[in-house]
Amino acid sequence: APEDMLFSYRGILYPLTFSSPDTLEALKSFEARSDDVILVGYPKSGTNWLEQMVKELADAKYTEEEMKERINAEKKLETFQRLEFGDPGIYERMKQLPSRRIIVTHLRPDLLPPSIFQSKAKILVLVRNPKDSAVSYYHFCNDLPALPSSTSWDEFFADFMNGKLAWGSYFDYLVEWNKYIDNETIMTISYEELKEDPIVGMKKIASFFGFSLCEEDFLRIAKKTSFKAMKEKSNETHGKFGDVLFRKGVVGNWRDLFSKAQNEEMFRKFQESLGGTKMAAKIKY
Ligand code: PPS
Repeated sequence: APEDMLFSYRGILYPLTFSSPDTLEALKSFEARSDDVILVGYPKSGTNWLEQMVKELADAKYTEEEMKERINAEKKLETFQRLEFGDPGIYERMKQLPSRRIIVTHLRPDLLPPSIFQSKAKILVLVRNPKDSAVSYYHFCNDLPALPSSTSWDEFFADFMNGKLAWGSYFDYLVEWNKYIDNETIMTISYEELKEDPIVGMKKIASFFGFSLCEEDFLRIAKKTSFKAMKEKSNETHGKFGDVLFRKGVVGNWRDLFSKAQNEEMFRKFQESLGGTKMAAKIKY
């Protein structure tokens, strides 16, 4: 049952397989560093893709010696794929990671530890058209045992609209991040613009974080992080599970599942929540 798989923390649901109320409580003690690279994205907005891109962009800056040191430190720590994952001790262990740490989260800003904002660490917020995010999330919930599946798309759509799913409402998430959109340490980038021109997108990201790379680096990284390349790599390591993480990788897949009424309902909700905001302008709706 869904209630066995999710827990509620400050009114928002999270998966028990990955996190716990104690972990989210311990997160308050997380000490951000000014050179941390923080990547934020609601589930299914392309977080893994962005993470891979940024890791490659950052790696191009490291010497081989530094790279080895980084990889070893991460191994010792065990996985911390998302800031909100793991046991409550994870934040103490994360202190052992050498700079720059690349930290990924699906959390809203009001759930993040204050030190992230106080430290002046740069935060890259990834957004995606909520319609495509919803369709992607629907398939993910049905394919991933750790998340409750829906009996139908219509049921999932209702939960997505009401925020009755892991990590809560995408609309509230966007409203919360919109409050920070003028912050000089924050940049927003969309899934759609990364799809349209990954090189231009990566150049924006590199200049935001202060990574200097040459033209060849960008071309090489664009190839390495293409949907096809990432899916193939993932299938090598995860077998069929690769297909769950790398499903379609396109813009506009919402058309497969949305009814006309659902399309109108979500548009209304989007307008009510975000109409006229800078965040709305960032989203290719
Ligand atoms: S997760 O599990 O919440 O962290 O998912 P997340 O990584 O945020 O989002 C998954 C969607 O991103 C697509 N994806 C990509 N698109 C384009 N290029 C690349 N390289 C890429 N990698 C992942 C992935 O296929 C999911 O979207 P859908 O629409 O389901 O295909």
